[in-house]
Amino acid sequence: MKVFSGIQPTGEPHIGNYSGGFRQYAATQEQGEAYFCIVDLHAITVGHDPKELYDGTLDIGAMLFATGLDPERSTVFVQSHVTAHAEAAWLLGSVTSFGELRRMTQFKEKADQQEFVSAALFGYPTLMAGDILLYQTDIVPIGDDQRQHLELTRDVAERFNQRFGETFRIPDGVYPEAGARVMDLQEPTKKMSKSFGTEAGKVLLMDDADTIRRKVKRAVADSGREVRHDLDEKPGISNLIELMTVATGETIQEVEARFDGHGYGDFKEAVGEALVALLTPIQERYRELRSDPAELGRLLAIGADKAREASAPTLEAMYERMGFAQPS
Ligand code: AQP
Repeated sequence: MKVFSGIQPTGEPHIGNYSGGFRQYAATQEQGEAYFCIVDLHAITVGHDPKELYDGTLDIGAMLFATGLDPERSTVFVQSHVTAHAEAAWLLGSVTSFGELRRMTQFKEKADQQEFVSAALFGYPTLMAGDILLYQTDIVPIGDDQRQHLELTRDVAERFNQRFGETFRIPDGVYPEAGARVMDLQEPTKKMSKSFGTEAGKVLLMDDADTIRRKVKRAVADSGREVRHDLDEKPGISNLIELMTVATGETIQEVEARFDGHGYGDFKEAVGEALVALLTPIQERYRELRSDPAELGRLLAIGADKAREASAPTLEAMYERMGFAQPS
């Protein structure tokens, strides 16, 4: 079983990224040959600051190991260190239609936020398709916001296979049962996001304990008193219930049963404490890893070597089947 997922080294990671990303990576690495990529080429699809990109790459590297990736077991690497990704994106661009890319919700949402809409933002999904397909991936652990991009990846892979012969395995997305779409604490009908919403709406993985408690306490609740999961009637409380499942590993039903008869105040306090308990040891490991950039660089260089070797045969097959003359 081959596993692949990517995470952008931009902005400060939040509990949504943990739920749909980091925690799933640590769990799926047990299932087979796993590749986790810091997708720095994706980070330049919207205006970026070079120093922030540089620092963010090391920050995310440290966070991947701090949240449980084992460098012996998983291949953790930086996308731009493996040039096959940029090459595969260009080749796959020829089997991806303008109409498909134009329909991508994330493109429309992000384009609305930019004064300068780059061609790179438009082509983002072909880069992501290449990331995944280069490794003959079986499963892709992601959050719900990436569902549409994964569907496009499957369509592009099928089209390439039909046109040029069987080349890619068709990957499946893996989404968490609860917490696949963590919502903004202040606007619980919108996804928690690095680029949208206010600071108060997201729990950052590096927030200190008091900040976490305060943000959860001030999270928008719903009318009524019952701690019950109901996305239509109670989006705010449902979101907090899902955050509790992320922090403790309980099911939604177990959380509901535990807080049966309790008010929102008690419940919010408990969610805050559970998140503090989850994040405090992660933050300690993160600080330790981040204070040693040379060691981090060494681990990422080992990952890049392994990723280059693993992706090379697929890239070679793509060139060959598409008719590019190869040096003999
Ligand atoms: N709110 C979320 N709930 C669950 N999973 C989420 N992910 C992102 N937001 C949520 C998942 O996190 C992983 C890494 O995503 P990414 O590299 O696409 O992260 P990003 O785009 O930098 O972070 P955001 O917050 O999603 O930023 P915006 O909204 O600015 O693009 C992925 O598995 C993703 O599904």
